[in-house]
Amino acid sequence: MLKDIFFINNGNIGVLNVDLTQDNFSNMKIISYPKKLSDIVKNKSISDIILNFREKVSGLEVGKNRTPVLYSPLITEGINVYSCLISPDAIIGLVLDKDDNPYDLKDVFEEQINKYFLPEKQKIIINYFQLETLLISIFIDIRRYYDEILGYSPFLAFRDHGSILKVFIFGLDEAGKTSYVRRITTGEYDKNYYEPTRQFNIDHYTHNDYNFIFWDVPGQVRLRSKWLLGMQDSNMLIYMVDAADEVRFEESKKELWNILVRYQLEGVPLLILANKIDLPFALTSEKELISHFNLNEITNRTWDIMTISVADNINIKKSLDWLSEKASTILPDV
Ligand SMILES: Nc1nc2c(ncn2[C@@H]2O[C@H](COP(=O)(O)OP(=O)(O)O)[C@@H](O)[C@H]2O)c(=O)[nH]1
Ligand SMILES: [Mg+2]
Repeated sequence: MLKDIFFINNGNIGVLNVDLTQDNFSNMKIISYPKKLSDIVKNKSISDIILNFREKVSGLEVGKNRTPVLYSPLITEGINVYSCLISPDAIIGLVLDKDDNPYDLKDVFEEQINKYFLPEKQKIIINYFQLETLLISIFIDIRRYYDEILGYSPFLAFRDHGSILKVFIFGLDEAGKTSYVRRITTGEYDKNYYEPTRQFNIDHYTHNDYNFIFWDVPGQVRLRSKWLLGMQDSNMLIYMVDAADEVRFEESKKELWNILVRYQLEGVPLLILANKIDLPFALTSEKELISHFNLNEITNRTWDIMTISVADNINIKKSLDWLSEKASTILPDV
C-alpha cells in the first residue's frame, strides 16, 4: 500500500537549480502527503535516503534533456522507496509498505510523472500550493490504482469494498466549506473552530457504502485560480454559497460560472449548497437562489440545489444521500 508521497528540492521551485551532488542541503524543501516525511522515516533516514539519491544522481544525463528518470526502487533503513528524478534538482518519491513490490506501480507512476512533470509541463508548476495539489492528486490516483487495478483492500479501513469518489468542494471563503466537511466526518460543529493553516483539507467518509474523498480548498481570491487544477478527475462537485451573505451573491455567481464553462469539467454532477439557513436573514427560497445564480442555464451536467445549515445540522444527511445517489450512476456495480 502506498503510504506517502514526497517531493524534495532546494526550496526554490521557481528556479529548479540545486545540484543534488552538493553537500549543502540546508535549504532543502520537503513536501509530503499525507504525513510528514520525518514522521515516517525519522530524521536520520531522510538523510540516508538523500545520500542514496545523491549517489544515483551523479552521472545521470537528466540535466541535459530534463527528462524525468525513474530510479530503481530501494529499501533504505527498512523504508521502501520508489522515486523519480523529475528535474536535475527535484525528486518525487513514493513510500510503500515494506512488503510491497514497487514494480507493481511502475506503469501508474510513470503515467503520473509524464502527465505532470515532462519538461514542457513543468512550467505550469509555479508555487508550492500547486505542487501540493499535484502531489495529492497523484497520491489519490495511485491509491485508486491499488484498489481498482491491483485489488488491494481499500485504504483508510473502508468497511466495504468500493471505489473512491472524489468530491471537490469550492465556493467563496467563509461559505462554510470546512465546517461542512468537519460536520460530516466528525459530527461536530464549533463556531470557534480554528481552521488549521494547511492549505488543503482532504477527508474521507463512507456513506451508503460509497467511499467519498472530500477536497476542501480555500476560497480566498488569490487561491481561486488554483481551483481548476485540484478539480481534475473529480467525480462530483459541490458549490457552497453563504445564503446569508447576499452582498456577495454576484461575486459568488461569477466564480461558479467561471468553473461551469470549463470543458474539462463538463458533465460532472454539481450540487449547490446554500448554507447558513439558521441565520434569520438567510435567503431560503430555492427558487430565488436559482434565479440569483442563473442555475437554470446549466445545461452541461446534472445539478441540484439544497438549503442547509451546518450549524444546526439541517439537510447535511440529505446532501450525502444526493452524493451517493449520483455515485450509484457513476459506479452502478457497488
Ligand atoms: N450561522 C452559521 N454559521 C456557519 C455555518 N457554517 C459555517 N459557519 C461559520 O462561517 C464561518 C466560515 O466557515 P468555514 O467553514 O471556515 O468556511 P470556508 O471558508 O468556506 O471553509 C465560520 O465562522 C463558521 O463557524 C452555518 O451553518 N451557520
Ligand atoms: Mg475553509
